[in-house]
Amino acid sequence: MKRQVLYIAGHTGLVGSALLRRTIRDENYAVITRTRAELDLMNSDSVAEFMQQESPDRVIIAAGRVGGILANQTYCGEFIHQNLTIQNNLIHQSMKAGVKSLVFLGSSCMYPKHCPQPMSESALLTGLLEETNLPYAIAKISGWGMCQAYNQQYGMNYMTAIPANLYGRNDNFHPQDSHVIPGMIRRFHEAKIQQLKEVVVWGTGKPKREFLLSDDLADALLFLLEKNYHSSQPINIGSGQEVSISELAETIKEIVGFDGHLIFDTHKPDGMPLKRLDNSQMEKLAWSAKTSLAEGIQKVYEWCLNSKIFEKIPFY
Ligand code: GFB
Repeated sequence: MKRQVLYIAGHTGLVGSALLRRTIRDENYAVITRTRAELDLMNSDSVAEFMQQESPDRVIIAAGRVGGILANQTYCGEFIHQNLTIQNNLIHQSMKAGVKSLVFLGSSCMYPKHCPQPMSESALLTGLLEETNLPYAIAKISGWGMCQAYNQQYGMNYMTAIPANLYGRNDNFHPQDSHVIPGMIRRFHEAKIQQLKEVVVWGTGKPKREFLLSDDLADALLFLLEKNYHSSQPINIGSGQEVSISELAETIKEIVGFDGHLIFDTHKPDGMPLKRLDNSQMEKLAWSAKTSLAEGIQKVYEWCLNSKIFEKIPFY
């Protein structure tokens, strides 16, 4: 394979940093990154100038505003505005600079709230969305629509990948704004240190989710790029493992070593009752995720301790 100039937008985040770890020493790629201070992705002129100057062969959009169920509700306006603006700038300016290959990251919240499970790509746009993350989901659906339209009108290869719920290193460990895995790792860890008797888990504990380690997602995305995968229809990328939130809490409790009780706060939202991706397209291509949930959480917890991440973000 010819050495590809790859721009990873959002290289310090959960997905971008996993992509960077995979590509930085790979001789097939010459990786370009820019920090937020160097390139403001909300500014279309800056993005245009950057794309014209660098003209990468490939772009992966791992930049955007993300957060867990409460952050999606609290900052719903910021979520839709920032995601729409960043993806519009990157997709449109990539097209103007002649970038033929781009990966846009969707989200499992693009699927209808009461979608038949597992959720197949053909179920997109067939029903109403879950209210807790509707603005974010609409931004993601728009990004896919834009990729599809640019493929059709301008002959691009802009694909949309829909990952299962992600977790990993460089995640957001904020107690309120994070997704469930970093939120719980943090809460169980603090409870262990403070020798608390109980830990609060949001919601009923009954919803089920499929979780994917960010390193496995990075592996899947590069696998698709190397295969020159080409489709305007999104492709699901999951782990195939589904757990209830209460089972997840038990797993994290054990890995962190907290020996108190779990309390379920049913005043907090549950969100979608079940989200499990139909991974048959990736299976047909002979790709599967390598990391089990327990193994992945163990790795992330070790990373948290080694990087002293909890000391950097004050709790409550
Ligand atoms: O990870 P999470 O916020 O993602 O929540 P969603 C998953 C489930 O875990 C929900 C429960 O039922 C929460 O009520 N939960 C229990 C917790 N304890 C906690 C906790 O400490 N923190 C969090 N955050 N949840 C997001 C969407 O929804 O999924 C985003 O809001 C995005 O837009 C993302 O699509 C993938 O799966 O509910």
